[in-house]
Amino acid sequence: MHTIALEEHYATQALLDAPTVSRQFDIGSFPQMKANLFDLDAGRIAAMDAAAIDLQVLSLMAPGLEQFDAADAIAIARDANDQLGAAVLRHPARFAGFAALPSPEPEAAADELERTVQVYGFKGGQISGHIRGRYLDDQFFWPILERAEALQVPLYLHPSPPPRAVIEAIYSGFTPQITALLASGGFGWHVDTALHVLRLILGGAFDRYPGLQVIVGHQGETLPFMLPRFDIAFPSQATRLARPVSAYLRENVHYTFGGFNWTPAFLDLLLQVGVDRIMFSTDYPFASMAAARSFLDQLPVSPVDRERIAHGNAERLLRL
Ligand code: GRE
Ligand code: ZN
Repeated sequence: MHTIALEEHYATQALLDAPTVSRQFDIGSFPQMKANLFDLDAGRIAAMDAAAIDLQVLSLMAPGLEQFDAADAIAIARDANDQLGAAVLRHPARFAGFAALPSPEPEAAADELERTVQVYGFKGGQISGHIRGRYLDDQFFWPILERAEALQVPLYLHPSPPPRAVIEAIYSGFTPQITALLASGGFGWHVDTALHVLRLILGGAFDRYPGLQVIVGHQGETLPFMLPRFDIAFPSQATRLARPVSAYLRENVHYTFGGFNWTPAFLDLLLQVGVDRIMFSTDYPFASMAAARSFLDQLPVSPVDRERIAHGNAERLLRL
């Protein structure tokens, strides 16, 4: 079975060297993970072969460029995209790309998205969380949404730690390690990504750009569980939106595993949004490719639906 994985990460030295507000952890203490993030050649391909993964659509690890000043973000994005683009050209059957976007400068981010789609055949762009405390519903960023819609490529909304003030207000009071985990992979960055999607919907971004598609990982970042609630909680006379909130979640959002290899979460996602919006991903190297592949193989779905999840939906969305 052909497999296309959509939340697969790499890193560049310039990204790690740049001063940023908060790194999730010091990657230097995890030499093997660091080596895996930097490998865009034989080692990564061998790991993919071992787990029976055919194609990785690669994106920068988080936090990305969202906390940098515009000049740094533009330079680091270009360098990262050129490195990834060169890897895609070396291994076109094994790698594809989501562009790193210098979102602090939205026109430059839109131009970088277009450049990488045209030069390297990138399949979309990635934004990792808030941009110095603002989310994509802020119309300041809408040039990025407009260009993604025009290019017919999706934006992957990846988590990153919530704004510093939010961490201090509601995630602190524990050891630094527990606070950091609570604010990130233990809880915070998932609900923060769910919030990002809700803000886009409630801010009218999909009414303005109805062709825009976003992708979220982690079996929907809690959104499927909450989905019926949204139509009760946000009546259309209050939202003034063209559609109920659930409709945007079923028509403008796609979903991947992202290491959440859990059947109950998958079934909820399947029942709420349908099989056509669910796509395979592993979150390598932060999670195991082999575990994701065996989860895919044992999903309680028909062979046809398994093929949709493994590659068919991605081929349609990314026009592969
Ligand atoms: C992830 O994508 O899951 C991730 C990062 C950076 C640090 C930890 C982590 O992108 O789990
Ligand atoms: Zn990830």
